[in-house]
Amino acid sequence: MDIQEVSLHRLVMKLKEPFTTSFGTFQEREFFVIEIVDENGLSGFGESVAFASPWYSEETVKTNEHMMTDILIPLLIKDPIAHPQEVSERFRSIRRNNMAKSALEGAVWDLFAKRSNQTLANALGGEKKQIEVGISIGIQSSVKELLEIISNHVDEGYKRIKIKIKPGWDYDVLKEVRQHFPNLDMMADANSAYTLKDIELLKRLDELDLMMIEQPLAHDDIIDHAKLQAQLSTPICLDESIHSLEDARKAIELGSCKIINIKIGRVGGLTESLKIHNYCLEKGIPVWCGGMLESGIGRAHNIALTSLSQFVLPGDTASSNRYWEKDIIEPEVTVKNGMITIPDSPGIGYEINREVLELYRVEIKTVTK
Ligand code: OSB
Ligand code: MG
Repeated sequence: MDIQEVSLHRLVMKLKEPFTTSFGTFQEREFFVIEIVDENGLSGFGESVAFASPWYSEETVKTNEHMMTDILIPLLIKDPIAHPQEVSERFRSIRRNNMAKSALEGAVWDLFAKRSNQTLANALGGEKKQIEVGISIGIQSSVKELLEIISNHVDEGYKRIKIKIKPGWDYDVLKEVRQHFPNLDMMADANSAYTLKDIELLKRLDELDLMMIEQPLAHDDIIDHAKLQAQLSTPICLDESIHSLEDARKAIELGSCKIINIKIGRVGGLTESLKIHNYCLEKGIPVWCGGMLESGIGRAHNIALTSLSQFVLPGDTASSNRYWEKDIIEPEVTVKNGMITIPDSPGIGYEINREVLELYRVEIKTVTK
């Protein structure tokens, strides 16, 4: 693969509904679609998942742009690439900036799969034909609204419901949800909103039969999470704290979590995601695929990754129409009875809808070899 051209399409897509987490509210999604073109004129697509503000992690749309254009793209196009696994090797000397690395690596994986006429899922070694999905529900202004939203998504067939929590919107809210839905597969995501000072409250969550509690403590912590896990029967799932296979190994060794949320962007790409997946398979740690309010391109990468066997828990990759009036892929991602069928055309398996992409595009930058 000799990459001739890399384009960064900067898009702004308005969310159908604002999405509120413990750290802030998203009204829209600004991100890059990465398009790489090889010597035969074939394109591969990736998506950068950093947000406009550094709330979830330190990366932003602008730091991604700088890292990609000034540092990573020159390394990527310098020499031909035989296999996408070489990309993370090539980026190894650059510290962190995982979402910028992952956006480019994702485009290379798509292109590689297309060139070898296989689905991205196959190229990754995935065997599932269908995947189970759940849905993540933001903080609402009343419990009544939350219950209505949950009820609609349960009717749509989603396999588990994730409820965002923060201090003041936690135990009482979850308890009401549990009373209304006694058999619901439900979990909570705190996005780092608590500390060990809240341990009494966190221990009470054990009453509610949650599948797990996601990232209750600091975004950069694995020590306090281990102390907390020792006192909770509810499994802790780590999201923000895990950036690599090494992070996963240390968290598992310490007992900081019993489940891992793999986000391709957060860990620096599909190659590192595979390594974490394989390690968790060996250790018997369940994994699932998290979401970053992606457009269809990022969603397609998540779907392909979830085809691997240790993704034993439903992920956050909900249908396109849960987020967007119109997605940038054809067909859009649809969920039936809580399942997504893995597409069978080569690469990410969805076509890019150029017309819609251009509608959302606010800027394009192209680097040529
Ligand atoms: O913590 O998983 C998270 C959205 C934005 C930032 C962080 C998170 C989330 C979600 C929604 O939970 C995931 C999605 O629906 O794409
Ligand atoms: Mg999370």
